[in-house]
Parts: sequence; C-alpha cells; structure tokens
Amino acid sequence: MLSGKEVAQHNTRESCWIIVHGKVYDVTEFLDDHPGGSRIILKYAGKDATQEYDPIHPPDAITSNLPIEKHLGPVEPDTVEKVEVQITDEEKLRLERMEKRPLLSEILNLHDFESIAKLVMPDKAWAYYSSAADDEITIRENHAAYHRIWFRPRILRDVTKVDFSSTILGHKTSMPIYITATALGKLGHPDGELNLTRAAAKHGVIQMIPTLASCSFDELVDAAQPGQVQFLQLYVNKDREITKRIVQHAESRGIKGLFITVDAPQLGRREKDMRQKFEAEDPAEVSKSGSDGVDRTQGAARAISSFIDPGLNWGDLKWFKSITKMPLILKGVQCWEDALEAYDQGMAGVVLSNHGGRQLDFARSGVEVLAECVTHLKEKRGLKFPNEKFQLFVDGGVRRATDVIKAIALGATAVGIGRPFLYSYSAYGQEGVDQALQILRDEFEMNMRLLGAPTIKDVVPEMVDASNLNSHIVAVPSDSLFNTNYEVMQHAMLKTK
Ligand code: 173
Repeated sequence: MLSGKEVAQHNTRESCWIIVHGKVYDVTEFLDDHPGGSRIILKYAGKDATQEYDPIHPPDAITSNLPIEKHLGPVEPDTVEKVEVQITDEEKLRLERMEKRPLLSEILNLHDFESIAKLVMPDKAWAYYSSAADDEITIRENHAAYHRIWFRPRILRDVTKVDFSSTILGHKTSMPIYITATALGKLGHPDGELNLTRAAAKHGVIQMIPTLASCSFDELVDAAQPGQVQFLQLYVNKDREITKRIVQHAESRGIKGLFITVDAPQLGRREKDMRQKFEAEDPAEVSKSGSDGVDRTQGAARAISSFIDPGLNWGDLKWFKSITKMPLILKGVQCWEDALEAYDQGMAGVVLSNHGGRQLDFARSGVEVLAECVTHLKEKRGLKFPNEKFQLFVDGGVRRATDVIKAIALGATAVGIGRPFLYSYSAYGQEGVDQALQILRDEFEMNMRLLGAPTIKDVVPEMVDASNLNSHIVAVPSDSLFNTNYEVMQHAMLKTK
C-alpha cells in the first residue's frame, strides 16, 4: 500500500499523483486532456482531491478515463494529510444563514424553497443551478407563459374524493409530474441525486436520471425501491460505442424510458455562472488564463460537455431503435414540425422543452409549444391527446400544481420539474424534496376540487382559456441588463446656485 508521504512527493507537472476516494492515480499524462484544464488538478498534486472531484464528476469518471496502469492502488488512510479547507468569511456567513433556515413546516410553496436556497447555497452552486442563457428571457417566459392561461372551472360535481394519480409511458405515478434530469447534483448537497431517488420512492413519482449526475448511474438505480420506476436522460456521445454501452446497460438495469436530449448540440452561455467563476478567480490567475488551453470563463458545465455530439441528427434514430427496446422520447422539441417528425419516426413521445431556458434564449415556453403540437398533430395525423402511443411532456417554469393542471388540460401526459427539487434538497436535504412533493400533492387536491375535476381524465381542454398563450405582447419579461445600461433620462431641474 502506498503511503501519503510517497504520494506527496509527486506534486509537479512532471509527476502528478492525486488521491480520490482513498485510491492513488498517476494523472501526469492526463493533465492536458482534462476537460476542466490542468491547473485545477495541479492544485491537488500529491494530495487528496476527493472534495473538489466529487460534485463535478460521476464517481467512475477517473477509473473509466485513466488507463489501468495509472491506477496505483490504495493509500494508507492514516498517512494522508487532510486537505485543509479554508473557511472564508463569506462561507462563515453562509453557514450562519443555514442555521437560520425556517422550519420546513413554514415553507408553503416551491418559490419558498428557491428563495431560501438562494440564501443558503454556496454561490457557485446557486450560480450554476439558477443560471440561464443570455439575457435570461426564456427562463422567465417559461413561468410567465402559465400566467396567460386561465381556468374555466365547473361546478356542482361531486369532488368528495379526488384522484390525481396517472400513468407515464404506462407506469403509475401519484400525480402527473416527474422529476426531470439536472446535472451536477452534488453541487447543492453531498448526497446529490440520491435525495431525489429516495423522495421519489416515498411519493410514488418517477425520477429521470441525468447522464451527468454527480452520483453514478448504478448508485441511483441501486438506491431505488423494488418496483420504483426510473427513466434515463441521454446525452449522445461522439463515440457511439460509449452511448451504446450506456443505453444497453440502462435497459439491463430496468430503466423504463430513454429521453434523448436534442436541444444541446452546444451548451448555452449562462453568464451568471460564467461571471461567478470569473470573479472567484484570483485576478493574477485570470490574466494568465488560457495558458493551459482551457477557456475558464465558460464554466464547469461547458468544460465537461465536450463529449456531446453536435452531429446528432434524425438519421440516428433508427440506430437507437436497433440497440434498445426502451421507449424513445426526444427531449427538447420546440415546434410542431419536429414533434410530427418524431411521431412519424416512431418515437414514444417528445418533451416540449427549452432546457429550462439554459440553451437558446427567446425559445418559446414548452406549454406554448404544447398547444400548437396538439392542434397540428390532430389536424395532420388525427391524434387525440393525451395519447397512449405518442405522449407529450412539458417542462420549464412549473412551480404550482395549477401550472401542471393547465398543461394536462392542454393535452400533456405529464410535466417535468427540475430546479425546484434541486433547491429543496440544497436547502433541506431529502426532507426538502419530500416536503416539495407533499406541497404539490396538497395543491393538486385542492385545485382539482375547485376546478370540478375528480380525476385527471376530467381535466379537459374546455377547462382552460389559453386564447392569449401565443401573445408575446403580454408579460414579456424586461431585459434588466439592457435597462440598467441605458441611463434613465433626467427632467429639467432647478438651478442650484
Ligand atoms: O443544463 C446544463 O447545465 C446541462 O445540461 C449540462 C450539460 C453538460 C454538462 C453539464 C451540464
């Protein structure tokens, strides 16, 4: 077994060893290939890098990327010097705020989780989770679009009992929502996506596991209860053999649906995330940035997304059908023409999504696209929605059961919710997600009753007025970056002398 002292001697660019999860790796030759640059590895040369490694990488990233001869074996734990984590003044203040979190019972809605998370999360994690593309117009529009749909409730129906359970791709769910895929779960909490797996089990909802989870895929599948349904979100690798392995492994582990992301041939520019990282660097370091060939201003997500294939196209779908029997769903469809093509190519459904506003700014909201898909697929292929054979999903901007009910009325099978659950566990761990799901259930029960819909089947198009949905004149969010740069004009003023 290696000793910590011996590892510590390999602390240069010429010989660089690091410790991750108690094992030693020789990363000297990998330094220049690290998607996040060599500098961050060199900071831990000869040391234990686990704490820095964990939130950004799946546990098997290092073992699957380094040739086996570079795996140097375990290190004697007692001989490794603890990496001193310096607690900055800012961090101290953050921990104090964490202590002052309101009780979970005082959290009344999903917005509450967001505002508490903003106060208690590390800045880097908040910046990464909350950021969106360019001027962040689409992320706001995603939520605002629901404000353009109004209810037409029915009265005098027996709503003593309301049942809002439903099915997604044939699998039971306690309500027509699912926990959608979001990357880098450990940035917000050490248990990462496991918080979601556990809460999903408790509340009978389906979790979509992300390709870029902080926990390993198998860890998340192993943590599921018997019979618990999970889906997989897939980023398609330029190396199709890797993708094939991921897909077939997922199928063998019982994953019930493959959601192929189609809206991210390149990762969007999330300036809040980029600016945060830029400011966090030592100014002297920044002036040298680029010396290791990595553009640090792009943030962690872009650095680790270089494997995604921008060449992915409609012609690839046949290949997916040849390698798996799982239902295939395209995630990130943004107009009816592409939804129609997906149907014609035998997909099991589409997610009308703009990736939480993180990709193309001024992409329309999923719920707006939903309405046009329903109209055109009915007209051109005679489809009725909700439809068992070709299911429509929506995500983005959902914060209330009323938002979900509006999408269901318009023809969606279910709605994906992402950020609110990240915020819930970043602030409160798994109990936060439990509470978020309980809040949604309470909201569902009341709103279904008030709408006069005892079951999900009773939530019909006639229950909503969406006549303004396409009107972008209403509630277009203001462009605050532009507004603050464009100086406010002054009135005539009195003489001062
Ligand atoms: O939205 C994202 O941040 C995302 O999907 C992603 C993609 C690649 C790497 C990390 C995150």
